[in-house]
Amino acid sequence: MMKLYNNAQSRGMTLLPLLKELGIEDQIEQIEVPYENMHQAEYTSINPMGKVPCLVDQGVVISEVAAIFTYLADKYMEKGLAPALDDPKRGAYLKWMFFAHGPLTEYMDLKGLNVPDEQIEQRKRSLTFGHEESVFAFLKKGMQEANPYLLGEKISAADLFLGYWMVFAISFKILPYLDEFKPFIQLLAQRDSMQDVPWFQKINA
Ligand SMILES: N[C@@H](CCC(=O)N[C@@H](CS)C(=O)NCC(=O)O)C(=O)O
Repeated sequence: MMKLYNNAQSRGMTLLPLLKELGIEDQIEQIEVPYENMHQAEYTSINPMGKVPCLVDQGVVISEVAAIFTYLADKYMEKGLAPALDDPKRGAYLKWMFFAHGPLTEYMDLKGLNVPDEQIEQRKRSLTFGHEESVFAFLKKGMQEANPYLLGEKISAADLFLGYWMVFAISFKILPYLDEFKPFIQLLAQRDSMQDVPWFQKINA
């Protein structure tokens, strides 16, 4: 049985729709780690970062939420949420997965901390997202090309991960709810796996 160390107030919640879409909730023991315990030896012996989420499968520890998404979607590839290794769509799939994990998360963190725009502007060459307008341009292009999902007709784990982050950020006013985002967000809002995600209701999607 796999173990998922998580916290109900954390980014690990992005994984719950994935577990539902894969139909593997009964194959994972979910362990709630309170924030006050995360840096105690019992948990840091598993993840020295003292962070959740963290998946343990057959003794192997997988931390970093995008790694867990990618790992599970690949492990259950027959469920159709990850393009096969030789599928040309695999590259775009990984691009979206890691855009959400890297630049988008960094952008959201800095905006959430109210780091002044001038400071961001000064550091734009070394920040992974670069510039706010580039993040919007990248997302808008992806949303305009989505048909209806990022990779075409079939939903993938990247839609679930990016979509969760987007709706979370929009509900906290970190990202604007641009018209270009609406069809994608509204499509995700209808999925059974997203019904327990509170952020869709917050933005009336
Ligand atoms: N890079 C990690 C970051 C995980 C992370 O920051 N988790 C936060 C909750 S959202 C956490 O566990 N914080 C506990 C702490 O720092 O004490 C990932 O993306 O999975």
